[in-house]
Amino acid sequence: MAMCGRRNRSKFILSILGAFVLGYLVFYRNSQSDVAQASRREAPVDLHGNENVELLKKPVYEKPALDVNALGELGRAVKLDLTEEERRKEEESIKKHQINTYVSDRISLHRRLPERWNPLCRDLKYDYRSLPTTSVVIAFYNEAWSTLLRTVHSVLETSPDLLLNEIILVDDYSDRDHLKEPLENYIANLKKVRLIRARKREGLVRARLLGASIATGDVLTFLDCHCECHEGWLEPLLQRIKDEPSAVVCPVIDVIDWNTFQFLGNPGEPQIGGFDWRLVFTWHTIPEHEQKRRSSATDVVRSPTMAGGLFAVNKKYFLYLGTYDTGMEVWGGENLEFSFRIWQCGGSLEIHPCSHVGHVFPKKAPYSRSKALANSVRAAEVWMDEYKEVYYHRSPHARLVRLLL
Ligand code: UD2
Ligand code: MN
Repeated sequence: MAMCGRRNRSKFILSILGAFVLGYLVFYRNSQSDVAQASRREAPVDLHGNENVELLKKPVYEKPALDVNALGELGRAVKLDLTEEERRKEEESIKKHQINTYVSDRISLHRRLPERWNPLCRDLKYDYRSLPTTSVVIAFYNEAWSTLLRTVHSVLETSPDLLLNEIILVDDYSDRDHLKEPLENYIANLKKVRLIRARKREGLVRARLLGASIATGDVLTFLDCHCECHEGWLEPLLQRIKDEPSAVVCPVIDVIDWNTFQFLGNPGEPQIGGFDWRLVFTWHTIPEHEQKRRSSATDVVRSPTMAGGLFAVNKKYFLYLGTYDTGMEVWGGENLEFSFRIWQCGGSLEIHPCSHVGHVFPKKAPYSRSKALANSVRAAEVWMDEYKEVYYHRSPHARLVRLLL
């Protein structure tokens, strides 16, 4: 059993307590040495020897010069005037990916997003030299070329070089040609991008863990493969984890329209995650008690659950938690399982209002998600004690699936 991993009620209660103590000792000792290591990084200084924040913030790559008239630039919706033949191709692209990749392919891989964070976020100051480093892990399965590579460029162009160790792309046994040699050749020209491939379809949980296993950063930052990062998205996540190593921190997930690629982010208060008794993830407004706890609009918001795709976690804390349930297949359930795990293992799950990342929600599921129910059953069995009965009551099918596990 890995630290705060799968529980088995009272039988293991003592060993869990022991694991907690040991885990915390190892974890806290290591997190201290992380900070010390990070602070040894040299600070870029200007000609007068003063710390130069602009240099510290410098991304891995600068975005090319802005062309305001380019399609979809600054997150604008794309509406094309198409011939019948072109319209047919567009429809085909939607059928294939459940995302309008005909439109996506026409938008720059380097486009900028409009400024959509709370203006107070701009005033937050970071001590770049002491922030932990991160590895961004992106698992993908049969993703379209432009959505995947816009994600990669977006990370490279919005993350400080000083803080980003690498992007790890994990191919979860895709079978599309563009993800073979063409992808390898393309990323060979990019700094800090690594690609590994699963030898069989692992599903998003084990694919992410493959990536995590080779990550060199202090913090693991997971993203889906069709994202675009807003300016300044990374620093708040890393700062919060530096301040509270057992916090798992999510950015605000802004919607990118699957059809027009309009970026629909807004600077208002984020929503938090919940779930219904069928163990379906739900969004909620921030409750009053949580609003009262916060002293500023730039403070993190605690959230019972996460949507699942986008979050940062201290690598050592992730290991202490026992990572994910590796028995989960393909898609679904792992987000609630991991959320329950965090809270029940003494951590906290939070959303940082100053970290915004856009995500393309597809028109409908682009691949079979038939394992989602079995994954939810695993989450209920491990973490919900007697409340699992409420779940089985609301989801009678799940009881049958339970028998097959
Ligand atoms: C949401 C999450 C997603 C995951 C899922 C529940 C967000 C924005 N997205 O669904 O991350 O937590 O809920 O499971 O919160 N993938 C693989 N192998 C697979 C299946 C998927 O590598 O067998 C990749 C996929 O290419 C993508 C990521 O895993 O990069 C998440 O999959 P998705 O985008 O289809 O899930 P989504 O956003 O509908
Ligand atoms: Mn997704």
